[in-house]
Amino acid sequence: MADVVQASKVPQTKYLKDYRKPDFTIDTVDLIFDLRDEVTHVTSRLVVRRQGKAMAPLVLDGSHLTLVSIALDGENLTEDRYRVDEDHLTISDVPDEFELTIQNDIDPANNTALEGLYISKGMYCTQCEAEGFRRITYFLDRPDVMATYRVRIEADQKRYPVLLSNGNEIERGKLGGGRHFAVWEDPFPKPSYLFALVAGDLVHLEDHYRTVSGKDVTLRLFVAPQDLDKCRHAMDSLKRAMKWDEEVYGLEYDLNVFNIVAVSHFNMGAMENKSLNIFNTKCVLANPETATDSDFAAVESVVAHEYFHNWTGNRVTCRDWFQLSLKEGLTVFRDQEFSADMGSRAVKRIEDVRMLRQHQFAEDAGPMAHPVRPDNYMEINNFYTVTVYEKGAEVIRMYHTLLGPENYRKGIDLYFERHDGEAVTCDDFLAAMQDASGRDLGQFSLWYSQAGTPEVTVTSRYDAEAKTFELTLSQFIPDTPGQTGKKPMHIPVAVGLVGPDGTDLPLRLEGENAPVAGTGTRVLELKEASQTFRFVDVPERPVPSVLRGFSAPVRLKTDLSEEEYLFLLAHDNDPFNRWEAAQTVASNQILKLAEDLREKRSLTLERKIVNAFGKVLDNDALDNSFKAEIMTLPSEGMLSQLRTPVDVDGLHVAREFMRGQLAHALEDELMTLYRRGEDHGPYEFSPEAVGRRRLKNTALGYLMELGEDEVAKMAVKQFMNADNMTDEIAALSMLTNSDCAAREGALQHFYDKWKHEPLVLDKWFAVQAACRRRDTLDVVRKLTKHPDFDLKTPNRVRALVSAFCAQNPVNFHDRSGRGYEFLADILEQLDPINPQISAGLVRPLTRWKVYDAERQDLMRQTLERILSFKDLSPDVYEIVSKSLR
Ligand code: B3K
Ligand code: ZN
Repeated sequence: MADVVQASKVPQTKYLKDYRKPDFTIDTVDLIFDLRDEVTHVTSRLVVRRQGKAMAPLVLDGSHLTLVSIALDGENLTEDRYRVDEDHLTISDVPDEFELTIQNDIDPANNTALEGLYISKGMYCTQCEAEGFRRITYFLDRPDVMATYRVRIEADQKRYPVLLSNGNEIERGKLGGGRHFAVWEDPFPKPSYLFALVAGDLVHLEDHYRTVSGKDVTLRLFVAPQDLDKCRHAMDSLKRAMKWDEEVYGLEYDLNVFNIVAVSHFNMGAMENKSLNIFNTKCVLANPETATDSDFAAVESVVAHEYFHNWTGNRVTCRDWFQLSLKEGLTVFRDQEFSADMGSRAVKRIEDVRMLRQHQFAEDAGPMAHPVRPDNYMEINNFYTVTVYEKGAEVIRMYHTLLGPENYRKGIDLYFERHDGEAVTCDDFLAAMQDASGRDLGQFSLWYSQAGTPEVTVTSRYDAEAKTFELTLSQFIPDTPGQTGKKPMHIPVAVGLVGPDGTDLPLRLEGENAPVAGTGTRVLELKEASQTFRFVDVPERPVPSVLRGFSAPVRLKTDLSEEEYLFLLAHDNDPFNRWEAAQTVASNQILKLAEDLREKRSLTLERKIVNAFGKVLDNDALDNSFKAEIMTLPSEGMLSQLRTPVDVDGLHVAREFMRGQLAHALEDELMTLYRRGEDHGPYEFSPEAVGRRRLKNTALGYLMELGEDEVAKMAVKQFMNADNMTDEIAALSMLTNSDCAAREGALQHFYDKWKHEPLVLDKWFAVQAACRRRDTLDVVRKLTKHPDFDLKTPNRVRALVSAFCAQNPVNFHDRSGRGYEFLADILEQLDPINPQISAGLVRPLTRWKVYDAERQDLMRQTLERILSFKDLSPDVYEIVSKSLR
């Protein structure tokens, strides 16, 4: 079927090895935007300078543009002097330095791809990363062309009182006909992807931050008038992020204004445009009534992430898009550490690793697997992946682990000293780390180029007579599309040896004079295919605690017994590995239960496992969030990575069975925990309060498994009385998943209460789409006809379609294939509207090879159907065609 896409239309693959410095660069950009209802007129004046081959023509990028005129050094060019096609404007015969003035028209009102300049709820806004600027005007739209910008915006004053762009506002005034203008100037050279413009009727929250050197920065958060009551948390998060970056990285903000604008139609979370961050409302608006604790945490981390980009991304940017992780991996690591410092470090690490494993490990094992620094792509928007971001962050974390905090910081300082104001590569970053620390990072660089999740196997041997304990670590890197026969990597493996009394033993490797001082954890550096580390003076057989803190993004296989895992669950000093032990025990149980089901054996949950979980609940030394993490069994998505073919239904039933058994056995404890979590004062977003709500709702979720009216009543009561969205939506979700009589009424009540709050209404869609009941697909199909459903609003599409296709495996993968058919039906309508969102949605189909033969057939047929859509976008084409290979 692949030949349906006409050869001429097959998107071209771009290769890292083909990178060339551009023949021209642009030093200054002067833009005028004349915003009119029917059309936007753009005038661009560029100062262009040749830096490469003499005689080379100037080739500018541009798409979806209507060219009006071109003038070179003030002289209008006639049509024979240039060539325009769908994607380029080519001018031959240009001097070495010149001024180019281009006029072109664009149509923001009909831009549903939400890339370039578009309209979101009556307000103009932009999204230029990665290649959206070319939808605004002709340009060298690549990150290694850095220019200073001056931007004039003209618009109707009543409807667009607020006019914003990057940098400082230097002029503002009235024009005839009820119009006005503003001029903005950004002194810092930047690539075009960081350009931004906003025009709308917005209100703002203002605050100030005094930087470490005493500079006053005005902070403004612009929102629609009805959202002004949801800004405080983002503003406070921003100030905390600014302070943290000064303290931890020595980085200070470099302008006197920092603006954030919230828009409701946005393809992703947020965008770090220089001094004018644009945010999806979902990632910036929060108050206790409308946002959950997880939303509060997400706002805090995204606000910080975008702010941190000011240095890691904007001041030092990427040479080309293959280097995306240079800014994204580093900035994710920074935001992870920031959040860890603001809340509970252990819980943050668990959440990050859970997300990495569920999504990145799956990507790394599938047809779209690519290295942290991809070496080819068709559509760059498809490479804003969990591999580039989250695995990229793990790579930065490994530098931190291997070099230690001091050398890591020296490396960062050297990186900025060398590259401030430049567009650079991942190799430049590595070189700074290497030079600052004196460590050889040659082998480490494989983390950038080799795809696939390394598998590390650990075996151990205790010699009671010699009092030695050996750990043998071996590594294996699986093949991935286009990459076979990989080299061993440089893997930091943090280990501790837990003695029989539960405390860490001193660690002394053979050949060392004394144990290394400090904690009972040390980092072993695995560099060979297999290596043995021998510890001496080990008085008794310990239980090894390996890969503490998840010190490397690998799949770990150990020879530990269930008893040893239960021992670690009870005693490990490393909270991550304590949680990990619980996850391992639970995974093994669920796999075993699923097998019992297949073999038609009766199901039982072993007593010792119930007891181990019970002990965790009883342990007053553990904090509530951590207990809730332990009680959260591995998701079906996680479990489905452990065996092929995936036993979709078996895993679902087995996991539910285990939850039910735990609920029965621990009913009293769970009830006590629920009651204890109930009384509280006004909402607070503090680690303690979040932990209390979290454990309370986890307990109620288990109790709901009992199917008792009493418990359903408790959920209804919580739902009706909640003064915060965390408790309200948790209860609604439980009721939605149940068969209790109050279910329909609760859904209706919630809708009536929140129909005017789009972000809350998204939750109403998502809760129904993620429902485990077997009628969910019918409900979801019906919801696509609901007056509040809209394919042009990415948040709404994600709330309904992603929640169903990506978070509801048992229903999406229904053996009838109706789930797959539903997704294809949606994509047929959505792809012409918004290719980026479509490409995101199609991903659950790509891993068809891990399912049973019938599902494989159905999924493959669905992929082929999608490939046959007329005018399929390059975005979806790339993912679908690669997954069919
Ligand atoms: N840099 C943007 C992502 C742009 C995505 C373009 N498809 C947000 C971020 O990572 O901070
Ligand atoms: Zn980012």
